[in-house]
Amino acid sequence: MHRKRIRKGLLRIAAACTSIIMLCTSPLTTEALSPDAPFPIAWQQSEEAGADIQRSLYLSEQESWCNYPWNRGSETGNSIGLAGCSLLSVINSVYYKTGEFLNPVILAEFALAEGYRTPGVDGVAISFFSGFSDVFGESCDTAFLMSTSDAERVLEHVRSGGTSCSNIYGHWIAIVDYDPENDLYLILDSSHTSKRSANITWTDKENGIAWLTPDELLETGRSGYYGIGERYSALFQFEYTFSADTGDANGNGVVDINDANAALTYYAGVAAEVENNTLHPHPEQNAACLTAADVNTDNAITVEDASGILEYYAASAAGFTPEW
Ligand SMILES: [Ca+2]
Ligand SMILES: [Ca+2]
Repeated sequence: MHRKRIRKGLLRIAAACTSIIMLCTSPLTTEALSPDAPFPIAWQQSEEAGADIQRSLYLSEQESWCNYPWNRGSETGNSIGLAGCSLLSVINSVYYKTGEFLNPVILAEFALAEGYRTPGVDGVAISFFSGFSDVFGESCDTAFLMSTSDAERVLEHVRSGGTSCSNIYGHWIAIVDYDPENDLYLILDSSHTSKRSANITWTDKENGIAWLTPDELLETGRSGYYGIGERYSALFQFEYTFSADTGDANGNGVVDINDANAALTYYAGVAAEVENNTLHPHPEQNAACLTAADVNTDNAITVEDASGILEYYAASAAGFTPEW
């Protein structure tokens, strides 16, 4: 009886936390990412490149960003779709490494408000990348490391697990991974319909995915090609490492009240038949989180699991070593 009352109390706390967390959730990110989204993916910047198709398929609650006005000074008619490649290079880096989708409109507004979008400069002023990190970095486990025009340094950074937002001639791309077996680098290109795209071999052109050789990337930047040599790159590093042991419903490596909240929210989502109801925005990692959240292993995520996670957390916090 006593135990039942504690359980009830804990659930009430969890329900309260759910409301609080939902109120505090940053508008920078969207949670309704379809588990069917391909991975990797380079989110596209314009309608022509298929941004709205990707969005309607995989980001059902996200507003369209393509035509969002993004003018410099007295300019008119410019938009994220036409000029937002710098923003998308950050968004694609963060999504690849953490599964967090950053809202392009919020980043565009931030760049305008903070003066990173200035007449005479294509895209953003280079200080945007560190400015982004200062304001949003912590919430998405992302940190600006340095800027460089040394292309060898950029590739070394990618080999060590970081990403680069790199300026190529007239465009920004993200370089996010390295394949040591084939000595190739994964680029995410937010505008796969540009003319230059005829000059490389694609893995998944529609979704902006290509693995390039070091020679292709190291060449001095020139029109129509993907060389980053003697151009500007912003290097980012990531705190995020995914793990999802039992109870760790959100996959961040610790079992705490947020996991109980995640399990409850998921349970409520199932009951309400919410579309794209997921525990983790990263399609491959969502499955691991679903297993981790089902702490009583009955193949369903319910209030019982949330309650079990809370009990486990409460016992750990009290200095015990609980078992599942
Ligand atoms: Ca967790
Ligand atoms: Ca269960």
